[in-house]
Amino acid sequence: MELGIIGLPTSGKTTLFNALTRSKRPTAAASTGKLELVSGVVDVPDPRVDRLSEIYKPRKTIYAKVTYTDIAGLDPDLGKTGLSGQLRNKIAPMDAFVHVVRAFEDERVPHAMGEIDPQRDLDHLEGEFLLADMIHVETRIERIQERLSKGAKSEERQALQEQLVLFERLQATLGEGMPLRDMELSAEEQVILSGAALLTAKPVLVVVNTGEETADAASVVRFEHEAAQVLALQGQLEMELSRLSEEEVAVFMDEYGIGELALDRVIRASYELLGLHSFFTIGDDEVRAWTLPENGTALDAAATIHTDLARGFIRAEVVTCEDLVAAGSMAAARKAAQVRLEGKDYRVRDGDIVQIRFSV
Ligand SMILES: Nc1nc2c(ncn2[C@@H]2O[C@H](COP(=O)(O)OP(=O)(O)O)[C@@H](O)[C@H]2O)c(=O)[nH]1
Ligand SMILES: [Mg+2]
Repeated sequence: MELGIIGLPTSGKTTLFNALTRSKRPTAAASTGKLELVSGVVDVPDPRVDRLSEIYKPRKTIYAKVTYTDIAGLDPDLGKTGLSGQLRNKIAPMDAFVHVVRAFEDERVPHAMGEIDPQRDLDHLEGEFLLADMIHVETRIERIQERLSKGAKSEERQALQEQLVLFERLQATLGEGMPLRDMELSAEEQVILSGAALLTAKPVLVVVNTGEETADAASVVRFEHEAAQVLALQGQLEMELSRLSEEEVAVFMDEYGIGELALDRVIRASYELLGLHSFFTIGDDEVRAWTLPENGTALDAAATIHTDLARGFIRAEVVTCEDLVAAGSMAAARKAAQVRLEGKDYRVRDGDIVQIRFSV
């Protein structure tokens, strides 16, 4: 799962990327304008994994992971011609976006549009994405109509007609200035749409960079949409914290009464926005979090761990993480009748501990 970090130049994208991935990429007071994508993989912090790890003391503890990609060079295109096709193609495969919006004032870091105005910046880039989708949808409609007029065969006609209905609905939505993520779509429509890689259909986490001040995100920007969340953080500070040792961070958090680092909130919110669930496997060798889509089944869980487990699937032994932690061990949880046997269609819940019984 990959999230693209977008935003106008000098909003703090690279600063946030550095904080998330503990990288040391150069940040800059002015954009070079060069189109460049750089990715890093990040552990999803999860107190449940920490608890399980305390119980089992395994050799390895493995967290769920997400990938963040810093996208530089959105700007020269935006000024003149809108989003270029090249840039669109590069960002279209992302699963979601983290949209960094600048709220901090710093005269050493001039803003390309003059005044600091987070709402303007947010609306501006969102507007560009809307426009890019509009162009994309229009092209698709033209192509579908062309195929239809060339006398497509009857089964193909049916599929094309369905696509045409959907894309005309998308066009109408975009025409009203509404992002596609706000639309209600059927499961079939979602399948068609997922292949089309439209930018405003993707979930967005808006991150307001408040610089040296703190602020409630909702008091800085409005972004009321489906599949969207807004939160605020202090970009520079988070980057500096990410470079300290765990002990140093603990001291800092204690001193300022901070319960959770903003960075961890960003990662958790990303995970939620992507509609992902975590399930766990446990043992003396390894405690591990795995990722499944929200509607994933026990069979999907088996396949995620290893194809052999899916091939030879018999049953899944399932216990909630909460019950296992309370019981203290798998044996104790079994004794308390908290371990269930589930079939392959069982919908795995977030926080389930899963053991696959299989034979190949
Ligand atoms: N004062 C201040 N400057 C910041 C903060 N976050 C980023 N910057 C500065 O803003 C400039 C642009 O940051 P950068 O991360 O490169 O932004 P990008 O263009 O969106 O990748 C750099 O000079 C950063 O040092 C912050 O929280 N406070
Ligand atoms: Mg940058």
